[in-house]
Amino acid sequence: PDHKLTDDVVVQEAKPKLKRPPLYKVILLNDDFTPMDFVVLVLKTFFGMSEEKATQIMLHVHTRGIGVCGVFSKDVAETKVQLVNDYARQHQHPLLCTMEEA
Ligand code: NFA
Repeated sequence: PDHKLTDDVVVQEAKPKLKRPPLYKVILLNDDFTPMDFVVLVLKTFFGMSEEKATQIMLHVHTRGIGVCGVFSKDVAETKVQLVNDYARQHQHPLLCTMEEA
């Protein structure tokens, strides 16, 4: 018996690749020397936190060793890291700010 092969045509449609850009966590590290008041000032100044929120985050970093200040686009995160580290150095404090992909 004759086998008829059917003409299965597969159309591979191009996927609209709309990956949203990655976000970055801006992170503060604990140290033994930076005054608590200075860390609170940094969180209020550069992250727009209230005194209460800033104190809460500072104490989290102080007790846990690390904490998230916020999540931002790459550009904004890089700028905040630079501004915080520059500000800490200007005041002779070893406070360290860094970032990682969220
Ligand atoms: N550990 C610092 C102190 O006891 C306070 C601190 C908190 C430093 C959060 C850095 C980050 N003075």
